[in-house]
Amino acid sequence: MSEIENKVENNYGGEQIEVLEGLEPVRKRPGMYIGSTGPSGLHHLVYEIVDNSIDEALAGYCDHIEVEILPGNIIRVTDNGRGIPVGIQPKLGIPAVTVVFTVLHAGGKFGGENSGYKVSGGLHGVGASVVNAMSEWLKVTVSTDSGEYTQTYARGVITSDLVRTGDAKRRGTQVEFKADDEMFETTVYDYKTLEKRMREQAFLNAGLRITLTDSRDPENIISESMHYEGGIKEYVEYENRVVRDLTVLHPVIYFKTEGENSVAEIAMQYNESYNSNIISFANNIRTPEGGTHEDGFKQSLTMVMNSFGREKKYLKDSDENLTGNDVQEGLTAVISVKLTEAEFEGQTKQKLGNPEIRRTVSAMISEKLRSFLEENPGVAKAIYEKALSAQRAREAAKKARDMVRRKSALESARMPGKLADCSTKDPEEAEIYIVEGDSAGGSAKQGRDRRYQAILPLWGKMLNVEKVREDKVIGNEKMTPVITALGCGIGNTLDLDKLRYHKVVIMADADVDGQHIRTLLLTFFFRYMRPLIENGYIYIAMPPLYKMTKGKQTEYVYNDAERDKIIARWGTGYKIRRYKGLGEMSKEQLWETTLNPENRRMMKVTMEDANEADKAFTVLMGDKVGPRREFIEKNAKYVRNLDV
Ligand code: TSJ
Repeated sequence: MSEIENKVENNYGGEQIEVLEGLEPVRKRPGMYIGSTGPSGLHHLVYEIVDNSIDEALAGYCDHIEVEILPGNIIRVTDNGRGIPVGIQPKLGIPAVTVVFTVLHAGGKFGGENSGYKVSGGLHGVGASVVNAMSEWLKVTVSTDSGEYTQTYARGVITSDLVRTGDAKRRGTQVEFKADDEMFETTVYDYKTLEKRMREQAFLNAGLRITLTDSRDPENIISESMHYEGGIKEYVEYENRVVRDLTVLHPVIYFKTEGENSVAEIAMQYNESYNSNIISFANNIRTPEGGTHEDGFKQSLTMVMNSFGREKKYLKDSDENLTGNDVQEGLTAVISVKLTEAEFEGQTKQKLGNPEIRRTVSAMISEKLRSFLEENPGVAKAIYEKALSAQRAREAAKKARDMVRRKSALESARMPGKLADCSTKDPEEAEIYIVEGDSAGGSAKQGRDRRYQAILPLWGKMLNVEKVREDKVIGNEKMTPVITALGCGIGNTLDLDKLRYHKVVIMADADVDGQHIRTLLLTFFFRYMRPLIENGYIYIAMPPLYKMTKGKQTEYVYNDAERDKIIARWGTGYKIRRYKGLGEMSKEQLWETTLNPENRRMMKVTMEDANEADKAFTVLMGDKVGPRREFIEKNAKYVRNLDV
């Protein structure tokens, strides 16, 4: 960092090119700074800018943020805060706002030091220079009592000095930018993706209003204002009732505690479903892999439920203790902690590591949940009924599992009849494709490289995992072959050392039916074989939509935008073929497009994807048809929206 700053310091004064050099690393290695150059990286640009306005709101100076997607996929973010300071920064001798946009701050969110986010009074402007570097152009307007000021940039280079353009009509900061299509695979924003993030931030910052507007189509302008005085309490309510349309068992329970260097908040509510939905955040950043805050919560929840339950005789002397799973069944909870030095761990930095916060959250739950249950016996009764029924189901499931195990021991783990296994026995090089449909399964069996690729076609009626518990799932004809073929068992007794393939590839068409099957399988893995996802063994095959040929050139194309790019490049005289489904491809085509490691595209499934699928599934399989149809339409794209 100091090297870059020195460069700016030593060379500024007409030689803007040196400032550009300061941002060059971003354009050279964008992945380091925004994660990827796919759709997820593109949307990150917006988050980086909006985060700065949220910091201003956290500092107490701003209560409204407007985010607009303008025609041409231009983004405009406006807040009513104090305005980025325009005074000359003594160290560099240039306006502070110029520093914000042209000096690369150390690290960046993806890797390196300082990747955490500091609560209030922290690192303002982090990320703004990265967005600037990745934008074809960017314009900032600052409005303060001293007037309105504007500066423009192109790909990180200053194109006009900061000038006073007049008196200010309002107070605040506005940033407009156009993502550079030389840098991104696509520069088209997805409204739903931005909506999800903005809503989440509105929930996490109670009282803040975020308005999101999409005016790309002048005939159809969409605008939503998100403002929740109830904060994460309303978040839990929204997850249960709006997203998943579930019946809840009691009003939302909410606790908050403020420590010396931290704040912890939790909102929780049980519903009638069998799933647990715990969403956690540290400094407003999602922690999909949990961490100390989540562990502290789970640990104390189980302890309180057992000790209070024994005391009040909800649990009889002869009853076993409730497990974590028992007390988390049907639970929706949002945990939000804020701490001065958040440490993110794990491969993808999605897990909170700070040890002290475990005790903070755990102590809060031990004290406050106990007295809540004491004071609300009606709610306590409903929660214990739920947990006790989960306990009974778990005991039944264990019996069923033991039975399956005994049976498979007798049959010496016979593989399913439909499995076309590979010859290698080394899990590290072995792959299994789980294929929906017999015709695609047939071509895949013929087209594969049988040395290391196994094919398992699925057949039979899809089961509804939402309405049945583990005891029923295990015996299901559709899932049994998957469990048997993978060889590692399921649930608590899963043994990764026994997993027979280190690439488990879900292969289904790009249409709504395929989407349905992907959702089902992901949900199944999420609920019963979670370590497979956590260890990165689950993949989704991405079959192409089109094959394009011109003369001797052939291109497999995965979406309409790519197709249009190639048409623009090739002009006329090309041939295009649309694949309706995997079943339509010959064995050679299937090998070339979807099986051959040289050409194929696969998406590695993350915990976040699987969690999404799990939620989609709840709605997909629920009783109510209305929201289900809407949800399918809303989410039909989510797998395709992810980066490959
Ligand atoms: F960083 C950025 F450029 F991306 C950006 C910053 C984008 C947007 C849309 C807003 C902001 C921003 C920054 N909004 N509000 C602020 N506030 C400050 O930078 C600020 C203002 C005053 C003082 C002060 O101490 O007086 C301190 C700061 C950090």
